[in-house]
Amino acid sequence: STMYKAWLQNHHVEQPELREALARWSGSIVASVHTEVLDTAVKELALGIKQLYGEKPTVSKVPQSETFIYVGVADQLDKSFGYLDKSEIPRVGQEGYILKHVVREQHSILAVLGETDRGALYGVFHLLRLMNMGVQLEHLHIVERPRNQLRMINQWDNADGTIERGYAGHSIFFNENQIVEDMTRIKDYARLLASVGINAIAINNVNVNEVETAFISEEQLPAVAKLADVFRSYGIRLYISIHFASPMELGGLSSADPLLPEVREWWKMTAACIYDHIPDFGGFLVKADSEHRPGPFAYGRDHAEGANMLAEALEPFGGIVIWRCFVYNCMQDWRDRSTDRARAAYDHFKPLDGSFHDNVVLQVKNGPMDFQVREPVSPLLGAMNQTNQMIEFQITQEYTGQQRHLCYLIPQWKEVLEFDTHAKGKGSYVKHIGDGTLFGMKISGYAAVSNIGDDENWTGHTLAQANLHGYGRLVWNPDLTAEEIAEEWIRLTFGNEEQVVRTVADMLLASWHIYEQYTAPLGVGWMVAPNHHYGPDVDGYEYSRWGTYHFADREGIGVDRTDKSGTGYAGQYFSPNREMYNQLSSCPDELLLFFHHVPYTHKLQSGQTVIQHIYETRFTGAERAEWLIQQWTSLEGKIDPERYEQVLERLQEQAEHAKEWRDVINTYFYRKSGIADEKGRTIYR
Ligand code: BDP
Repeated sequence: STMYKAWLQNHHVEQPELREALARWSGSIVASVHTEVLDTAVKELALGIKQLYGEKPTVSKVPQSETFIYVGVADQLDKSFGYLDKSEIPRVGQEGYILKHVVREQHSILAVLGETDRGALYGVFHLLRLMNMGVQLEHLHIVERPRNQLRMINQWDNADGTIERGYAGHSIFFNENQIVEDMTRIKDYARLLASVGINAIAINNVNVNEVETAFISEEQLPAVAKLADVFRSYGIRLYISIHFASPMELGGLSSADPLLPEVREWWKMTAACIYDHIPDFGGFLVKADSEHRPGPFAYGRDHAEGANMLAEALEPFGGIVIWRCFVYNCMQDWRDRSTDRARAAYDHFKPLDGSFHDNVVLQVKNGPMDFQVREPVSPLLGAMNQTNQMIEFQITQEYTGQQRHLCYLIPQWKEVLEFDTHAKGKGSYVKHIGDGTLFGMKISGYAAVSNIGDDENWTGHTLAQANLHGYGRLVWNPDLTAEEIAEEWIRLTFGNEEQVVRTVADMLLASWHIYEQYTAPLGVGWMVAPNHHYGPDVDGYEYSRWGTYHFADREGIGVDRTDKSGTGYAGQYFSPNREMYNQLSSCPDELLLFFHHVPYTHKLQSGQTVIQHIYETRFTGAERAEWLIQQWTSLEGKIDPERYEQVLERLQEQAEHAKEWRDVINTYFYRKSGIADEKGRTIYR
């Protein structure tokens, strides 16, 4: 179905001019070398061309016509035909490629060349995008390479088939505590991921239960290896989330102390066994000493000691340890400055800078709390100049509408990447931590929690497919704009009709802001129903131990995180960010309540009071949710009924729910503050 194909639609090309321009090349593909990944590339290209133009191209080892598409590794084209000499081939690295129209003697060749087969695969997907978007291929000359090393997806799938924070059905990987046998859907997922450059995947939830713990056992590894095979053919390496206490749970040892020789030995044996089954295994993803997960603390050891033990076991095989920094005390209560949850990651990890092995990389969530609609950038990013770091985003919309609301997240992530940490002076952007260049890191990159399940459209809300696509494209090249990425997704997904492209782009690009407008205001976050996190509940977490507060009383609201009178969290930033956040006058409005406790009558930089801002944005947000419906319905007849109806239904639900948010939030603050809306609108619930 159209829903299922997501952005790999390859809509049939109707326009005669476009057909003609491509007809020249589309009849024949030449591929002189075979590797598993190159074969995938050729298959994808042949399939794409068939869908676009209606005819399957021939595939051969040597040219059979004067025009053809050549897919391969650069060296080979040179050797086989002498068409390109080496000097013409820029070095594109392990994953880059060249797309080039070459005219030699009687031949006119469209060359897709990688230095490696993976590069060629990415090149093929790029070429197909150009064909889909009707780009002229004559004189084509594109040289591309990904900016970031690890471009990873984290599945939060459980072996029983449920998905932690999943909003699109069941797992496509697991069912009833087994790895699925039919890999068709997993292969289709691998295609989607590879088409936007994803090269790594952790297949199971970071909260590892008993069954998943055994994925690294001799008995389970053959089945896991089958998953690895599918992903390998698309250039994606497989990782596993592990249980820190596996030596006890699986190995029958009486301890998991990372300094005990028998524990270290157990991990070494286990690693060797994994690599017997999966020779290119990526490594371990670890959530330890966080939210009741076991970790090194139980033995009085620190995170570095825990991570390094695993790193040593994987090191001989080229594997890595991805150690998550989402560590805080979830059993605390607000007692003193030090219990501010926002401080936790930095407080735990910063002192360990320099003590991790070089095949360990710390995975840091983009913000200090937990994927809220608006958070400052985590101050840990850039704070460790001798430790590998990567950045974690959440594609699944846990706190951003759970794929029932439209919330295009690329603009949010763009802001994170463009944030200047000042870690090494002006110009120390987060994107240069991601690509490892700021401190010359050996391992770096991005991970994001997937938003897919076994729903026909993968993502619950069909428009949420754009977040998965956009994540891949953004971490391939962080300099792409949100507008460019959105437009590409729309063209690939819905075709090139300009009205559709413009309208859907407007909707996507406005949606994050709209969602922010009717939910928790000014960076304070939370205000959601506990546990499932859907829908408004202003005090839901206010009196719980999870460490998320807004401190609203009759006078004012916000968390004082300043150095002078608050938790000192602001002091974790480098200057001048520290001062910017510390001072009320320079703290950006959208983060005001994250850093300051202010009276409702406090005037924002916008000139509005806090209380009026709360009312105003709630009213506007709910109206803008209606506007989304109007935009979408203006496209009736231009989008296939199946997807049209599905999206419409979600947008209607969103608009209703936005009113609920508006009313719950407005009423709460009206009753707390006793201050009426300046414009006299009715506030009720
Ligand atoms: C939070 C989720 C929780 C995850 C946790 C994590 O609510 O389900 O286990 O993050 O990242 O966002 O480990």
